[in-house]
Amino acid sequence: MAEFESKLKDLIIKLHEIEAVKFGLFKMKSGIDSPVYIDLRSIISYPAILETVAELLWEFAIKDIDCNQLCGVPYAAMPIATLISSYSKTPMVIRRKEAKKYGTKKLIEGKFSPGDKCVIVEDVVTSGSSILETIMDLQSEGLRVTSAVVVVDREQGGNYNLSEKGVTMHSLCTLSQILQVLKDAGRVNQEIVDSVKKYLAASQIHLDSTFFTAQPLTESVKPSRLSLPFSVRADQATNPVAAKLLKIMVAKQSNLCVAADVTSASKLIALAETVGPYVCLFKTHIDIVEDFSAQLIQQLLAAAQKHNFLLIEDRKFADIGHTVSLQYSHGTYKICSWADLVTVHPVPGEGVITGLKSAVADLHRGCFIVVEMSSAGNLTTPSYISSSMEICKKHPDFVVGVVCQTPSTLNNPGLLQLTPGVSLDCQNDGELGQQYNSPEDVIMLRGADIAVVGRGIVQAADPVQAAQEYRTKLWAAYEKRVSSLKLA
Ligand code: 5IU
Repeated sequence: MAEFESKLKDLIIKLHEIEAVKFGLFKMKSGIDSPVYIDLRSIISYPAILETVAELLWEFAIKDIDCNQLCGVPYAAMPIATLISSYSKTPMVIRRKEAKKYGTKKLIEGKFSPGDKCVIVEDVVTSGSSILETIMDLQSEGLRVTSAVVVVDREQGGNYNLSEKGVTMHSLCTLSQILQVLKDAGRVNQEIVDSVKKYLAASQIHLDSTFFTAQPLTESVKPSRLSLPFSVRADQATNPVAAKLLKIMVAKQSNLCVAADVTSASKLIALAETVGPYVCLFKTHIDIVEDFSAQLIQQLLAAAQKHNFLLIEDRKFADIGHTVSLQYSHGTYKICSWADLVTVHPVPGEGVITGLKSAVADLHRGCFIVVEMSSAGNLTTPSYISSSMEICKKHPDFVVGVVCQTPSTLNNPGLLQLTPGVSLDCQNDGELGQQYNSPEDVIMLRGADIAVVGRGIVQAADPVQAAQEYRTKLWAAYEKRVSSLKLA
């Protein structure tokens, strides 16, 4: 993963050097002036860059997607798709922009059978309309398309528009990530970053149901999760625990979850009592407490009530439905009797959720589905993430949100993104595998609604002061995100 990220950073810098990404003032097709111009057509003149783009797209997403055809959106993405096809020995098809007026009148060139699974390859996504047009043609010939893999997401609504049509988009990088990398490398200044963010906020595009006519986003269209304030999202939650959590976040101005990885009851309670006023969620691993007792639970519940936070047991259930229902309600910990929320691995399939639900018929409980982990080398792939999201959609009454690391995973404003791997000094923990991001990045770039901080607080010289600092920084980042993405 670290190697992938460093390759991606190098690529972004090269794209800027060859002026495939430019800043200035550019007239767009829509007539609007844009402070950023991205055109990857020129990469065919730089074979090494073209090769890297193809290699990264393959490694990042396509290799994990169940498909037997590739299709590059004409024209810029066609050479990219060709390289991936040759490298991976996956056949490709070409969509003609206009069907031939003579001969066979084929819309799609290449050999394929109805039912073949095709992945779309695209260079830059703005509204997603070119991808959707390509998909329409492919579908009219019997091909099945559920995923699009793109190099750059301009973050102007493409991801939302595609997901509305049941297409999962995987982007190598977003425009915000490009800005961050170039800013870190000293290639662009804050003024440019601000002007692009402002432009993005004002130029969201929503496609109407016929796909083809791009219209400015109006109030009647649901804006994305990332741009809405928590107060508004509380009304859109389908799970009472999610609504309660969002209200606590607003009331306490806190999107901080502390990971209380301590091994004694006294330390756990001391932490709940001292950092409690600054957190919205208190995350436990109850099985690491050596002197667990029913009294500890009573004390935790009292602290949660006193300081107005919810309890999440990070149990990561991952067994068949029958077993998890017993693990949730029985045994030493009787988790469902006290934890408002739990975490769940979707690897067993939907039964894991139905099993948990069956244990808590009358209780107000919910779960976060772990769709992606923070640790180096973790095995969560794009196709795993998109299948997990399908499970998530099927249980709006019990699923409160997802644990993940990427902003495009979750659109629904009624659900929450919980993201661990947060630290002010961003020092990873070596062979133990944790990978950290700063509070600002985790909210602004990774799309977290709530950030999980463990050792950054628990092992700080002064945990209370650390909790206050994380809370202030995380909340400021959330406010910045909402105001910078606010729809014009
Ligand atoms: N945690 C992760 N990464 C994950 C998931 C959970 O770190 O992907 I899912 C847990 C593990 C630990 C906390 O309890 O979040 C992070 O603690 P530190 O901030 O000390 O790394």
